[in-house]
Amino acid sequence: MGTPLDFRLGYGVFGGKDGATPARVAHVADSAAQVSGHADLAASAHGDLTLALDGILAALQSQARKPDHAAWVTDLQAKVGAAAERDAQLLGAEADPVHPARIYGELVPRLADDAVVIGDGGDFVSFAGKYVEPKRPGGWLDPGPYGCLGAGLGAAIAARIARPSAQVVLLLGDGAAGFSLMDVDTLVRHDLPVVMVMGNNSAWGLEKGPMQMLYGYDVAADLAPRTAYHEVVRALGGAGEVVTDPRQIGPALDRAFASGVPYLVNIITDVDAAYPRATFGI
Ligand SMILES: Cc1ncc(C[n+]2csc(CCOP(=O)(O)OP(=O)(O)O)c2C)c(N)n1
Ligand SMILES: [Mg+2]
Repeated sequence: MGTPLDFRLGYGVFGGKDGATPARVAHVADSAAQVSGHADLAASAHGDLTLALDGILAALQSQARKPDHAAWVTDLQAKVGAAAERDAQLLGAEADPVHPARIYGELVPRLADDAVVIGDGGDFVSFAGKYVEPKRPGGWLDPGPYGCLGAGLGAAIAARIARPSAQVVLLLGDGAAGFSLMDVDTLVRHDLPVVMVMGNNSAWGLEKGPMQMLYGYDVAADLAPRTAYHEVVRALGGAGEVVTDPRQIGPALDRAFASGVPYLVNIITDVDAAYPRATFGI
């Protein structure tokens, strides 16, 4: 529902391993153009998603013979609970260098309901996709199915103007920052405070990791270690700091939110803490 059936969802094929029949897929999107054209759909609908969900619920409730999902729901809840326990360990990781998940362990409790969180990066943003649960529509922006790096600063400028009183947080990989960090100049000139949180693993991690997994080696995926991107933001008229100790992430985020200026928290992270992915979208 409301999500394109692209590489992040196996292009709309679910199950079907070892000769099993794949699941039947019904795709519900908020406009006709968003309904998948490539997936083999058992059904589809488009329009207001809240109306669609309300309609599905009403249709279920009006059925004389309701399917009994109780055992399945209990099983799913147990799995969610176990996953949350595993996540809790990573979200509180004391590892040095910092594990990227720890950044979200510190950031998520500091997010207000109306926060707009923007992702621009590779693995660092994949971790965010797992841990950041937007509370309101429009609370999460990323470059979408094509994943074009560099879109984050533009989105942050727009979000800050559209939601003047909301927290606006831009999550930046160090690789992504190479595409458009200069747009901090625009934030400064137009007095648009945005909190930028960088997972700085001195690499194009989402290139390096998959290359290693597929080929056993990587090329042209390393960036210079510990680059002082926060100094770039300072030079442009904003503020920022570098963080290497996991216990300093929270206080640094508090300073960033309190600063009232474009502020980059440049967190040096572990390049070996790659996002655990099973597919690469290729
Ligand atoms: C414009 C553009 N060029 C190249 C890519 C391919 N690409 C996807 S992720 C990535 C590396 C991102 O590195 P970084 O932002 O540091 O995130 P990390 O994976 O290290 O957390 C690259 C080059 C892209 N998505 N967009
Ligand atoms: Mg990186």
